Amino acid sequence: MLQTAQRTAKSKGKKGAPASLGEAAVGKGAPPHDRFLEAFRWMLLARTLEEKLVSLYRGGQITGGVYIGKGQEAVSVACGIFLEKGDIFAPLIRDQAGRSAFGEPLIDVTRTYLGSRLGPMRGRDGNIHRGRPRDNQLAMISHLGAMVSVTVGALMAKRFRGEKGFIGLSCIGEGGMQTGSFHEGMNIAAVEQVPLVVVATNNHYAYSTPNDREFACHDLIDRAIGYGFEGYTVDGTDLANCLDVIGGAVKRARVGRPPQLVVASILRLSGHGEHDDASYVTDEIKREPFARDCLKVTEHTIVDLKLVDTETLAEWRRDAATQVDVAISTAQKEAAPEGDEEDWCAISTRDLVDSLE
Ligand SMILES: Cc1ncc(C[n+]2csc(CCOP(=O)(O)OP(=O)(O)O)c2C)c(N)n1
Ligand SMILES: [Mg+2]
Repeated sequence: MLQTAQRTAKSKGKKGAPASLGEAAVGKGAPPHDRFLEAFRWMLLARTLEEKLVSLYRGGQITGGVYIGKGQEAVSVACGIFLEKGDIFAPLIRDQAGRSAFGEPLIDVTRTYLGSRLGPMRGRDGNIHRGRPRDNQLAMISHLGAMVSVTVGALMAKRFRGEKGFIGLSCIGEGGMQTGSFHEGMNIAAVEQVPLVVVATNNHYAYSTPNDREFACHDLIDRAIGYGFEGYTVDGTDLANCLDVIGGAVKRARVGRPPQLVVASILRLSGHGEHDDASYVTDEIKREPFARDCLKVTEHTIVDLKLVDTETLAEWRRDAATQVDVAISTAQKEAAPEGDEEDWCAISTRDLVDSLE
């Protein structure tokens, strides 16, 4: 029997440092989750990259929109970090941290934003709709809600091929949750009992529309039981909580439990896109606990618990900045697409899509 929607307990405080960071990087304290520091570095990389993209956009060097995930990095990184090769990831516009943690090279991002013909979308696509379907990173469809059904379809295809042990994770905003497509996707996921995790981030606005004009239910997680999902809530400003709850949902989906819905609460700390000054965001909401900046909260935790020393933190910042600079300067030197010479394959380069032969 399917469970009712559940609310989570606070982060359990797992011990141990990520092996990949090495002894030298680790200070005296124990991280509140064993992937905490690794996750922080993906968050830092995403924030550094997006701040740079914003300044390029303001300098007129990026064509099209720039949409960033400021404030959403803790939720997003937890979406990407637990996925394994063979899993399906359907990120949305605020998921740079998750994309990077799942394996998207920075150069894919900068080539797409800067219109290089060597990018995965050959410089022809609007920045955030990039993907590598062959590597299971789905290219997002703009129509909100549609990616849930696309992910369900990808999971069913794997099932038909006899693959085992895979899961899919699809991201959505609270605005996207109100579309017909979302409901259809959730319904068929539960009917087919596919190994799916849906992570919904309630950042309290859909463009300029606040929560009270988006939905009338008491709590979005209460919908989980109606869909036939197991449901969990998470504080999206608390990285350890995000890792515990989303990591737990990934594990449950992998062992065959019903589809999982996680609803995270945060505040969008940017405009909808960089063309939007977000002047409609009230001062009152900016004082809410969910309005905290997850990156700053995580940095404070690192310092308070003495997880690494300040020199290491500074080195991580420099490393992120260097990686971003290299990816940008590389893409800036590359040629733009030539319309007459293009192979107008709809998705991207032909060697990135599944071959039907
Ligand atoms: C079906 C559909 N309607 C409208 C839009 C235009 N649109 C793009 S993003 C957006 C707001 C999305 O809000 P939310 O789902 O809360 O995500 P957030 O931007 O807050 O991360 C809208 C209305 C769209 N892409 N698809
Ligand atoms: Mg929203």
